Amino acid sequence: MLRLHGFAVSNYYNMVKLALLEKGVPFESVIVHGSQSPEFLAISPRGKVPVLQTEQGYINETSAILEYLEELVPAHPLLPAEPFARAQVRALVKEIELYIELPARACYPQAFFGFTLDPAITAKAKDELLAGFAALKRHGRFAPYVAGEQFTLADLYFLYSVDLACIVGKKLFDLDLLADFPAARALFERLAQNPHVQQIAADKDAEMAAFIAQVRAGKK
Ligand SMILES: N[C@@H](CCC(=O)N[C@@H](CS)C(=O)NCC(=O)O)C(=O)O
Repeated sequence: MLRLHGFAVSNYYNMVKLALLEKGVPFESVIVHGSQSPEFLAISPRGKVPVLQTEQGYINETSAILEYLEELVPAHPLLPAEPFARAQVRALVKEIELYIELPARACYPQAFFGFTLDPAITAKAKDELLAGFAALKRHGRFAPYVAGEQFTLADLYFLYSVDLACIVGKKLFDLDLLADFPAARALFERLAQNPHVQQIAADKDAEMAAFIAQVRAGKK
């Protein structure tokens, strides 16, 4: 059976978890945080979660795991069948990750863990986030899903990256990044009705306080 290594507060872990649940693939969870220990680096070269354990070995990097699952289990596809439409989904995934997830992530220490960042870092992140949201507004179809009628990999990245970026926008810059983006707000509401999304949110909420306390105490 596949084993998913990671923890319930990790947004990348939750992308893979939702893909597995949506596809109906049985899996076991192995609770682990990212680390630079030799044991963990042996299965995840950069020390990050998630990692998927298969009979053949380990797969790291969320996008590689998601593409692997798509090929392994074609049922309940998370990519469209048609090549042009698939390319659009992949472009949206990359845009959300590079231009929203990563600048937001640079601000997590201040937004979630009580650290103070160099203002040059937060100023750069703010500019990048504004450009990233503008790009998503231009490219996303939200009809009703990010890439169109089908729930795809782009929705996984949207759900678990854009929400955190919005918290960063509010906490650090007093910005509502979805203020003039009603289609995105509507999609969040739709996705929140999904029972798998609700299960993942409950698992995350259960672990959140302990995780934040752990990071703040510098124990992670
Ligand atoms: N590029 C990686 C990023 C994964 C990532 O950033 N994971 C975080 C948790 S959400 C992590 O493991 N951080 C631990 C660390 O950096 O030490 C992917 O796509 O899987």
